[in-house]
Amino acid sequence: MNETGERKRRLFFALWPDPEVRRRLAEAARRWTPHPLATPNLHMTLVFLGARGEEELRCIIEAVSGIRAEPFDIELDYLGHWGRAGIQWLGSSRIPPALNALVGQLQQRLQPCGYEPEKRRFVPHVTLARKVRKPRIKAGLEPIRWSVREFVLAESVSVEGGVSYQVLQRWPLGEASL
Ligand code: 2AM
Repeated sequence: MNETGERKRRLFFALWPDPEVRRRLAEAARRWTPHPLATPNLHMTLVFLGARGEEELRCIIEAVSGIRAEPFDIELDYLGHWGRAGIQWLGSSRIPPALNALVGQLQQRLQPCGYEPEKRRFVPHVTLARKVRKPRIKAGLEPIRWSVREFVLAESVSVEGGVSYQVLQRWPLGEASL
């Protein structure tokens, strides 16, 4: 809630794995990390929006509904780790240009809704686990092939013992997403 009593939702745009890709991500998470994230929570964040009210949510949905972006395939074949937060992640040694183009469009179109693009470069990744203190970095893993045909707006909801992510809306790639 904010000072006017409005409920704010913690929002982000993401790629949402289909069941087979999710199964393989969960397998990788179990293989490479001691305490993997819950399987239903595995995803790739495109843009993190943070806490937003209903008015902003309307703006966000309208802003991205005009996006025209190409479908693409991505191969996840790289295990990375980021320091302080101990994030163990899965990424790709070859980032599809269409993925960068999608993120660029999102960042641009969301600015009138109060979104400020992050200064740091976008590194596409699926977080497998957090607070991992023994980093593992490996290139050339057997790739997990992911055919990306849509992007989603998701909400992070606090639940007992952690968070749960709920998909609010989906937009197809490669056709008019109105
Ligand atoms: P992650 O993909 O690196 O784990 C929902 O919380 C999603 O938004 C998570 O996937 C998380 O990143 C991302 N996220 C959470 N807080 C963030 C922040 N302050 N900046 C950027 N991304 C964030």
